Amino acid sequence: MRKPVVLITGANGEIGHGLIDYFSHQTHQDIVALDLHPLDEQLQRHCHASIVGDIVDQNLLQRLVSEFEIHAIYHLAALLSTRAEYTPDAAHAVNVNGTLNLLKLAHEQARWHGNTVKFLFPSSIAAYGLPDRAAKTDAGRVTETEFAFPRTMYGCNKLYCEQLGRYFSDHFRQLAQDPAPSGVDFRALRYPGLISAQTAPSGGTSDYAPEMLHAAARGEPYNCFVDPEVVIPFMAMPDAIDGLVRLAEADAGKLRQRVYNVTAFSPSAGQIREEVLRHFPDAQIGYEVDLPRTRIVDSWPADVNDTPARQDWGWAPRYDFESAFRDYLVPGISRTAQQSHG
Ligand code: NAD
Ligand code: AKB
Repeated sequence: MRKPVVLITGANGEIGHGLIDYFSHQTHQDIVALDLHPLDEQLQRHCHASIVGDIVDQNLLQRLVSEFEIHAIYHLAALLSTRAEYTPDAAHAVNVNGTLNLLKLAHEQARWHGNTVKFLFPSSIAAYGLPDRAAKTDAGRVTETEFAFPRTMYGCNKLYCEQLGRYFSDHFRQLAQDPAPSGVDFRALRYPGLISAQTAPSGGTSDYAPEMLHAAARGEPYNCFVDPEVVIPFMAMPDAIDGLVRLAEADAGKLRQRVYNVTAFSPSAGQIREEVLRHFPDAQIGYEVDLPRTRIVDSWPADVNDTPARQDWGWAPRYDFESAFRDYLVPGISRTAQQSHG
């Protein structure tokens, strides 16, 4: 008998850390973690198995299904926006071909065990593309269907994978003699920039906010790569995890969309700097503006409309800008620093 499991790809990343930690407290699901890099030791004990491998490797995925029966997939593995701009071919291979491999695997698994496979996909505000800062100010809170003209390889990959997921769930094999549902239940969140107290990001373009904070907590100087007026939405990691899990648990009949915006707060880079300084008054935070990276951030909306998520599955972030710093980020970072020194 193969073991019924939940598969998490990209499990050793920032969201993977939060999600595995959440599952370890809340549920009794057997988790199989997959990542290019070995899973951190403290996470391994919460997983049934942890596999080091590449989602582009079809042989690895076939070996996986010979051992496990997969009932849900949290597909987190990706190359993020800045990294993807430097290596667009690799980004396309991982972000698109890797996602296609996993959608096919979800379909095969559903056919095999006869149950729907939920496929949770973290999309991004990078799926949007606004021409410049003025247009972004005029646009206000954008809905899921507006400004879908991404300006990065990563954003193009995310937008296309949202469509692939919709295709697999709703239109798969539509010309077959015997059309049957694929068995894939694709659900996506368009996340804003995420900020975690436990992990520091790498390879993204919203990284200036978490980088400012983590550098301050380590007592290291930091130069922010966007100017103080830049605004995009952000969210504290526990809310990101809560959103993903709530969407996964939502009654399918209540979901009117497959892709939902979610957001929590939209501070400018200057306001983030001030908030970091309020908690770490000795921090040295300057600006060394990188114009191409700033243009990428300026192509992302300043705010998104997340009313459908609130209405359909009860999305409601716990943390606003001030409480995220006061109640989660600052105490969490201090605890993490103490643990690593102790
Ligand atoms: P991360 O970079 O911390 O983690 C990604 C993980 O994927 C890494 O551990 C990496 O080793 C793994 N990975 C990369 N290529 C792989 C491959 N070919 N095979 C197997 N594993 C591979 O990123 P994260 O912040 O945890 O993001 C997770 C997901 O959420 C990504 O899809 C990302 O696009 C999305 N997302 C993140 C944010 C954010 O601000 N963190 C915002 C929007 C969307
Ligand atoms: C990135 O900057 O690439 C990510 C994202 C907003 O998707 N953090």
